[in-house]
Amino acid sequence: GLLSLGCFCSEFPPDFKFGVSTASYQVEGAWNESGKGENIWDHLSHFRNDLIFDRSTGDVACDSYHKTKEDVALLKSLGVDYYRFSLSWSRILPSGFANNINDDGIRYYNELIDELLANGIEPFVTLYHWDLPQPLQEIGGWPNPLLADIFAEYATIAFKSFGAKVKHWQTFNEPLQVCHEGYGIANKAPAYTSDGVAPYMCSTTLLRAHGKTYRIYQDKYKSTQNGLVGITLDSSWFEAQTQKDSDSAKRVLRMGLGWFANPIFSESGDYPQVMKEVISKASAEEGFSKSRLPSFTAEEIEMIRGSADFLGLNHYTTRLVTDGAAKGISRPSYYFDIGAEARVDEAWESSAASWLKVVPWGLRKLLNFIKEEYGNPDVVIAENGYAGEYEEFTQDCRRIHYHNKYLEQVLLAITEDKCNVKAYTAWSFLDNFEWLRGYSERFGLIHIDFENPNRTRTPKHSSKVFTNIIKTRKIDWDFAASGFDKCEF
Ligand code: GBH
Repeated sequence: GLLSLGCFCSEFPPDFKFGVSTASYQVEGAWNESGKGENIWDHLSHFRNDLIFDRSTGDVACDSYHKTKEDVALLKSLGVDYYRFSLSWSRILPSGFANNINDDGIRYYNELIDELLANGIEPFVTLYHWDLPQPLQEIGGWPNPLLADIFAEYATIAFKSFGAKVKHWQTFNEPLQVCHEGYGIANKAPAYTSDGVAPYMCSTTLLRAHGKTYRIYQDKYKSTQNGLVGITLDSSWFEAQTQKDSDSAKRVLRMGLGWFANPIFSESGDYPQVMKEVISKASAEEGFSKSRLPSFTAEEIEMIRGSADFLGLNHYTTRLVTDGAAKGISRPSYYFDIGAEARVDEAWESSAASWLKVVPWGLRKLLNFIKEEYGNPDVVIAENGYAGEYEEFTQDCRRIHYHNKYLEQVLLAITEDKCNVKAYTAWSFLDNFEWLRGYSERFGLIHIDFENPNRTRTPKHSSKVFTNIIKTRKIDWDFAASGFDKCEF
């Protein structure tokens, strides 16, 4: 009808931004060069190499530390508005503490930032993407409450050193994985198995660290540097298997995304009510004298509440939820606490990563959940992407299909549902070190030859499609016709 004439529903709004992402340990290499200290991923890959699927390390990775100009030239040809990358804490502060600043770390990131800006690309900087300095692990890592202040000092050095040029900061990438996978189920460094215990101590420190850092920026740097500070949380969409599972699906979201989002983005602050209740009940049953979930003071709740200018969201996939923890599940554990099971639908399209099923509609539902639950905050999709096999080269039609389908849902969430989604970031810019999967799974828009000492970069077909989407501001449904013979749909 006439009324719909004004709707540009198939186009991304004029102020919507596109970018690509990496993380320091996954791409930089140069693990012990020019004064860099050891971090927990250096340590795990050297001393617990058996945990890594292909026995690889990030010692060289994409060698991005030595390829600043080459990488920025590629970013420029992609046409992205911004580049999301993370700082290696140990490259800047080799001991983790602010007692000793490594000048080369400051130099390296200044050169990268300057090169980006000279090419019209905005730096979008994550302070912590999983590479904790090893000396800080040796005093206990994130479960140690002292790390909140130690992190805030590191963040302050980053604001001082780069804040004149960086206008978008994220404190943490995926705290849920830092705490649960790192300290609970040994699926990330430091690979501890204190399920249901250490992860809640970790989250408490990390939220304090985040809140302090946000307040330091507001008090000391905002007036002169005028940037935005957020945090990046990860969540799958959790769909109820049947009507009677819908409370459980909500609970999984509230105890996953909400574990970190509720303290920061909800009206009332603090850990979600349901989380406090179920963990306190389970802890008592297990004979603990108090809840395994530590509590915040009233001042801490206030400090953390509202401590973000935007919500970074990493989203890849969806799960079906059924009520009740799996029979025989060990206790204490995060999944016992949640009291639900999450599984995949065998009909969903798979990828090279066993966990990553292609379920585009889940993203729109998740964006709507965020809108309802947290008052429609500004959302930056900070990661979304598709895993290909090690053998994959440049004909990556499944990845193209994935980005098109997920972007279609983003567009619907913006135009139909009025979700405040401001930007979309593809994971990843480059094929890179995929944590415990080593180099066996490729997420890049740019292919890397890991057998070649030059780490030769070759743009995949998906990179051309992404460039086209950025240019036209429309999803590129015609990609299959553009000289592409290996795609079958
Ligand atoms: C992100 O994490 C990271 O930020 C990034 O560094 C990484 O390279 C990228 O994604 C690709 O993996 O088996 O169902 O329990 C991904 C977050 C969360 C992935 C939990 C796998 C296990 C899902 N992840 N997850 S399941």
